[in-house]
Amino acid sequence: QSLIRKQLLEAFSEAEGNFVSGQIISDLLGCSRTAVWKHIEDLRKEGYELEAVRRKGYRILSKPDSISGDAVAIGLKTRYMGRQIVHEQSAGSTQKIAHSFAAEGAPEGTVVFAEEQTEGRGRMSRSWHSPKGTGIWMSMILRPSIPVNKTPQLTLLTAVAIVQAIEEVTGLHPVIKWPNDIMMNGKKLVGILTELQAEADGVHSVIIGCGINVNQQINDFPEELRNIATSVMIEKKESINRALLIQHILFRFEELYEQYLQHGFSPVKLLWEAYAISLNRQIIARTLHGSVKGKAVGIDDDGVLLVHTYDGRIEKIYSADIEI
Ligand code: BT5
Repeated sequence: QSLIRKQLLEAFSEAEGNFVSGQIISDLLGCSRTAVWKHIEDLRKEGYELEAVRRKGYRILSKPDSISGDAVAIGLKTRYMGRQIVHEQSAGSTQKIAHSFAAEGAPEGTVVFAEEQTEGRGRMSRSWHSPKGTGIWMSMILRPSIPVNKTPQLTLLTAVAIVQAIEEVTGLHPVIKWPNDIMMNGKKLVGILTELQAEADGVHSVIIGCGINVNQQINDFPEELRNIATSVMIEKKESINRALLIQHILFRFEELYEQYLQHGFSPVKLLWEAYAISLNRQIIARTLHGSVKGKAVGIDDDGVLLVHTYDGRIEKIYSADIEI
């Protein structure tokens, strides 16, 4: 039954929005025209919007806004990113789940999603608000052979991939604020959290958590976030299919990650700089050891932020919150 469903969805995906005739479907699935109709009705019940036209057949007008494994898998153009999907209705944190899967040997590219997180986390044990069914709360498992000090580069790489995907799907132009924020009109749209499992022999796995505000309305945010957070829906004024956005993110990520593994950080660095807002501006970097004021002049080859201070030195900032 589920195989038939999968074949049917794949046929629609290959048709790319065009009609697939009832005859082709019944040949493909080896079932009667009446059975085809029944499968179509089942898809409708799951939230697919389908059009049926005599002598032309059926076509998909829209997919349900669900990030169930199928909705992400059908039409996904990657080789390994998202080929293994773990989908939870409710999770404490997808980071935690991804860590345990990684420790058990999950392959590179495994992605964990949750419709809701009850203990979503940011950096330095801050929390990440992750209400049900509205955002993309996902963690990706990677296994790059790179030294521990290069892993912050992957945060920057992820930010570029997400910006590119949002641009493709929505036409919006978000910007990156070093190191891990994607912003729109001065408000935070996306947060990224990179965590490691490493031993003396090097990196075992990198878990990249992405929190993407997609279909929240302003009232879905708690009071304290309303002035500092935004969503794709608020900016674009229409809702976005999350599964489609995920597919674009995974595709762009895989493309950049392959470039990165083959050619190093410089191609990513160029793109990152093109999307960054914090460069060539006066900033205050608040680190655990105090604040650094000055002009952000760039990032170095490790992805470290370089700040030209008022007394003429260049300070390297490894981790901080940036105020512009
Ligand atoms: C981050 O931390 O921006 C990283 C967020 C990573 C979240 C993802 S969701 C999937 C995966 N599973 C997890 O448990 N986490 C990852 P940081 O730079 O520390 O920013 C945290 C701060 O952002 C908070 O202190 C709030 O001020 C603000 N914030 C919290 N929720 C937000 C939201 N939904 N949208 C915008 N800002 C938010």
